[in-house]
Amino acid sequence: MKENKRVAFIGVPMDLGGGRRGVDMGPNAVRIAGVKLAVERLGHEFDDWGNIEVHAPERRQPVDPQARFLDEIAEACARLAGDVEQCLSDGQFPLVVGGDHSIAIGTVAGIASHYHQKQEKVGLIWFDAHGDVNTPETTQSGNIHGMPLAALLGHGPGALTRISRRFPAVDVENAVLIGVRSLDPGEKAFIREMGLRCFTMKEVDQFGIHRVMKEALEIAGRGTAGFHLSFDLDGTDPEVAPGVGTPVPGGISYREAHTVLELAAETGRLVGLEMTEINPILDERNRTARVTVEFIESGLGRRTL
Ligand SMILES: [Mn+2]
Repeated sequence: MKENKRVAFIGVPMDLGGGRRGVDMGPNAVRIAGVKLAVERLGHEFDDWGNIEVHAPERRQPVDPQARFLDEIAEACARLAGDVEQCLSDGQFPLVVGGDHSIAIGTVAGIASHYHQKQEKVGLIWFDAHGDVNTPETTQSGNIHGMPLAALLGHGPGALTRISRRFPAVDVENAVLIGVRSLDPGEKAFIREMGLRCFTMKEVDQFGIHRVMKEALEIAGRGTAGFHLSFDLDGTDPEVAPGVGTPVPGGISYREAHTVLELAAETGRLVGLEMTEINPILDERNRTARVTVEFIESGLGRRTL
């Protein structure tokens, strides 16, 4: 049985959360790679909401070296949260494309607010090479794209943790990391102390992606209205997606990544999908945006048979 969605494409040209320029072109690269046609071919409606307004780093100065561009990122994320909430109350499915991974603070805040109003909560699957659980206290770079998961679990500056009407936006027992192979010392401590389930590449190799996803879906699904999948393209191997800001070798394969998205889609409980860190400047002829469109298709229910 196939469920037809009204997909709302929200572009977030966010380039303030990372250290290297270029990810602000991600949303348009994905449009150019044919996302509209691909989504429509699956029988869904495609509604392009355009891009969220984000300040360009050239015209701003970071105030706090431990949380660079905090005010600007918080402002854009609040705007994004509002749009995501609006699209959910209109009965649409948010497909958010970035932009650096700090945008997830806005996306998940919007989803959490929407369900909180109905006295429900949501789960979160975080696909990433990194942990993204730094705070201004533990960060080595001051880049906020290394902090969004911590913020959504209630840790970090109030400007980021309080965008959602629910605090924390997501409970740690409903959050899970997949694909991790690079953690800062502070992040290792955070994951241990919080009891956050983290499937590193070692576990993906050991158990296989199918079993990892089965457990991840259980965690994200337990007692929730559904779950959001926040997909950082750097979670896949750089051979699959070379155009990302912070590539780390030894990642999830092309086929494994499709399995993650296919299994998420099969549950019928995916409430939002987000693709981040697509960097056309570092890419090879828009290859990373094209593979992003393929992953989106799997996440929206594409099947071989
Ligand atoms: Mn990330």
